[in-house]
Amino acid sequence: MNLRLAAGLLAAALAALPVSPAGAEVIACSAYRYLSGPPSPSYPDRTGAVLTDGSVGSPDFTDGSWAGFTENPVIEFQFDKEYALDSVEVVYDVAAGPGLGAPAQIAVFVSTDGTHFTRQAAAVAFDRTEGVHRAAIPLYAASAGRDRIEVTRGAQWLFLSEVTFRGAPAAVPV
Ligand SMILES: [Ca+2]
Repeated sequence: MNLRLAAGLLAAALAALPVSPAGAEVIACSAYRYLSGPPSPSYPDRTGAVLTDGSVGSPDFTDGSWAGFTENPVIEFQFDKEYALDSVEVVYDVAAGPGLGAPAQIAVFVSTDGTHFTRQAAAVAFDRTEGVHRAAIPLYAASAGRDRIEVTRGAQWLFLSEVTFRGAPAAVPV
């Protein structure tokens, strides 16, 4: 195998590493609310839609695109219909100077009736290096019309900028 071919194969392999499988689209989140652990009044969710407005913002946690937490937030997301969820991606900021840390754990719960929630996934491995990070948690095609995420902070401030669900509309029962 010559080098050019090897490089071409490597590029093809890298290009074939999608964030989500083919067909998984970004799910429109019609609303969300903090069931507990809302943002600090010092760094509030200024629009009530900071987490789903599509804006990740800069590493500057004061740029208005971040919500800052000193408690462990439980956030419930409402979708416009039922989906088979592929993944949820959470954007957080790590900055050692001002004391912003990575989550310690994110647990994900799904519901089809809006009342009963089932624990679907939990992630504990997060990039703790300086900067803005995207943590994608696989949800294995779980059906849901609502979703809750429970974020356990580390010892530091938790700053979140965006939560993105991907999936496909659930099959209509026949
Ligand atoms: Ca945002």
